[in-house]
Amino acid sequence: MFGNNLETVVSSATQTVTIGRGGPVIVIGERINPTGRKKLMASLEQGDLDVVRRDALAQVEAGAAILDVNAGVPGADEPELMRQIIRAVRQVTDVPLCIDSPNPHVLEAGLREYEGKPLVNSVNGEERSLESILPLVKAYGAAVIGLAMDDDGIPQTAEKRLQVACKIIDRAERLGIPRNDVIIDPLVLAVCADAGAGRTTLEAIWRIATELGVNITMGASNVSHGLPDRPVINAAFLAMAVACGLTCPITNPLVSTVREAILASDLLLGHDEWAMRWMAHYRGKARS
Ligand code: THG
Repeated sequence: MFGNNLETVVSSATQTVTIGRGGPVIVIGERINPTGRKKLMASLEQGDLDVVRRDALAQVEAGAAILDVNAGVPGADEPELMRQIIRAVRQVTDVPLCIDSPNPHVLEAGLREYEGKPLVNSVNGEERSLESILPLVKAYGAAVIGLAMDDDGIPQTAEKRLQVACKIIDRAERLGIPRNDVIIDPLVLAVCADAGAGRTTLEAIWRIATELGVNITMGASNVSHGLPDRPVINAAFLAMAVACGLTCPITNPLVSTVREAILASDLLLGHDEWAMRWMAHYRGKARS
């Protein structure tokens, strides 16, 4: 289905994860992010990292191969909090991390603390972002997520999102960051606000995957914002997006509907030989 597929390799001190269309979907666990999570926000405000450790372990046990870490607590010393979160996660698991912040100082604090080759989340097509984030990515030898938006916001059409993706990849390459270390996020808007939002993202995924060959991530849950039964919508969207070329969604693997849609997608696309992972998941459920 796909032509020249690029692979992105990320690592921790002891583990290497390869992201690409020749292998299974790589789940980036989203839960270590205080935005919208009151309990985590409250514990981080008090310097309590137990919730972080629990969330890390639970997500890895549920199939996350990479963990997103975000220290967005208003008023906090975010660079210091990012270091603490990275250390806390490292105490319980050694999966590679995706360091998530719009602030280059927070990203740099995370990059200095991290051992291995992480993902940086994220750069976008705005001049200010390209100039501040890409040199950091290069200096620390990281891989980076590029959001398909620029100074004019999120483009309405898949064609324009593809163009922004091209621009980010081009600017990365000029700094010596190989194109396979750029993962594009085509961005997802709510279908209840715009009926064409899901289709636009799927078309952007397909075009970026087939024309550029790079890996693709997205935060799937935005698509169902404002609607009931969100996991069902998110699961259907994820399965369609994987068929279009999504390789490493940022999502919550603790939601079984979502996790199962991803396992089923791998099975149906030939990335689960002998249904080994599907059967292991099924046996785990039958036991509990
Ligand atoms: N693309 C990229 N990075 C991202 C996103 C993206 N990082 C942040 C976000 N989007 C994905 N991460 C999260 C983390 C936590 C939650 C949702 C997305 C979360 N949501 C609440 C819940 O599930 O209970 C609900 C919050 C709400 O709906 O207001 O905890 O798109 N590159």
